[in-house]
Amino acid sequence: MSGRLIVISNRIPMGDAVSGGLMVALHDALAASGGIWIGAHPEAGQADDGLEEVSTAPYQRLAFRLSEIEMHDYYLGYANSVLWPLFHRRGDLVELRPEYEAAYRRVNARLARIIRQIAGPDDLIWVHDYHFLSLAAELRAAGVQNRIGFFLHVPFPALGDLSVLTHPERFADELAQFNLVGLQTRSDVARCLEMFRADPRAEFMPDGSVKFGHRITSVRSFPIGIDTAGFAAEAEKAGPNPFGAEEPGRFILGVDRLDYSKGLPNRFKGFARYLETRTDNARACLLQIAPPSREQVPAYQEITRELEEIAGHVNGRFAELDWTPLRYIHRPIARAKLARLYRRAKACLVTSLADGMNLVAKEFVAAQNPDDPGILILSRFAGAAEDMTEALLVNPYDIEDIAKAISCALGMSHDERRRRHAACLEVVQRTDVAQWSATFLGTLTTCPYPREFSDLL
Ligand code: GDG
Repeated sequence: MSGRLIVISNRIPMGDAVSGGLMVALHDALAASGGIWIGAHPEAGQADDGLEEVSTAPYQRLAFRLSEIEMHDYYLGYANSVLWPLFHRRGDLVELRPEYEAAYRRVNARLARIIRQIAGPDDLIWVHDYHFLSLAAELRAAGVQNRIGFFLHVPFPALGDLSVLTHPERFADELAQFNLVGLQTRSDVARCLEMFRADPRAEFMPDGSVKFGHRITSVRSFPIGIDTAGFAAEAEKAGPNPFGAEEPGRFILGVDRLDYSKGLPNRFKGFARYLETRTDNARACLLQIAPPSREQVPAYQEITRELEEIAGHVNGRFAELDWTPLRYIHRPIARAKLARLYRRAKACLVTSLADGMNLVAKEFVAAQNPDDPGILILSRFAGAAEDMTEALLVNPYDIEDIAKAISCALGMSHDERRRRHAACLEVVQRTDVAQWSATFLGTLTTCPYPREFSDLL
């Protein structure tokens, strides 16, 4: 790569410590090429074309400010009350308001002006996620001709669902301004190509890329992963027992940002059904860690209330004086502690109703002791299920299915646990996060890019 790498994501690490798989992967990619990472400052401020330096070594981290109104209309509004529910098949939760879409366009246009000021002709631009769908279109309008890649962390919507948008026809047009559209799974790619196929403005090139006007865009899957070796090492480290004196015995673990896409109510109900139908009397507990997320959005307040209610019912019905079957923690847990919890768990429950990939599934597998591993119960609707076919796959809408999977995981033979874990671990190792960023950037650097219309003739 001759130029620098410029990464744009909604969140950027603010302090010196860079933690979390995605943050670390982008940090490493930037440190290697010497680049710039641009993201939104977590605190609202003066919304102008300025950037604030958050860190300089070994690459620049720059933050732009959103105004209070933009925080509300762009971030909580269009990004998280229109696009997030739409992309997670919850059209019923979409809140269409003209001021939301206007703020989204304004923020993307402002960011395009900012990037135009700093991008050199050979810099690669890598845009992350649904907060910046129209950024390439704005950059092109501002005259930026650089290679621009886009990675969508969430599921690609079905063609019919896009009609929920006020201007569905803009979606394909804006995506086509990126040279490379990276998606999590092969099914996401199929849905994206279906959208282009249905659009009379799009044509398919012999190599499968899409010609849209005078642009060509490649659509490929790049399943995201974690820092597998690093996470395994963290989980293996002997540390204090995370439970202290309150050891729960056999437990199943759930770890999710509290989000309606993660299927938490059905998970709790599936666990209750397991308790109701189990044939042995051995106790098992469900430990659910669900730190709050997007609390100002009404749909998140509603799911929080619903979960508290179900958790209360389950414990009211099944708890004993010396046993709490459902432990629900609505606060974040430190990462090192989380890694140790994964390793001690007999099973991990991932019941997303829709999920781009689901890194928790990968973290759990990486953290296991391969000689005595726990079992991953994984929703068919998480992107991770496309390759991790040896997990216990469940239909998260079917409570009976979740209950049976819990029973099966807890009673599984040692041999079968080892075989399933080895197969899942192979996937987690093969698709780790360093490989993900290297493959994406390699493809962005080499995908077809005619800069002039005449190149297409
Ligand atoms: C989006 C897509 C896609 C959770 N609770 C705590 C905690 N976590 C960490 C987990 C994991 C991360 O948060 C969650 O990642 P997921 O992938 O499961 O889900 P999203 O946040 O929805 O991420 C998703 C991902 O982007 C990447 O492309 O896989 O589909 O929706 O790393 O461990 N971490 C700590 N304490 C907690 O309490 N420290």
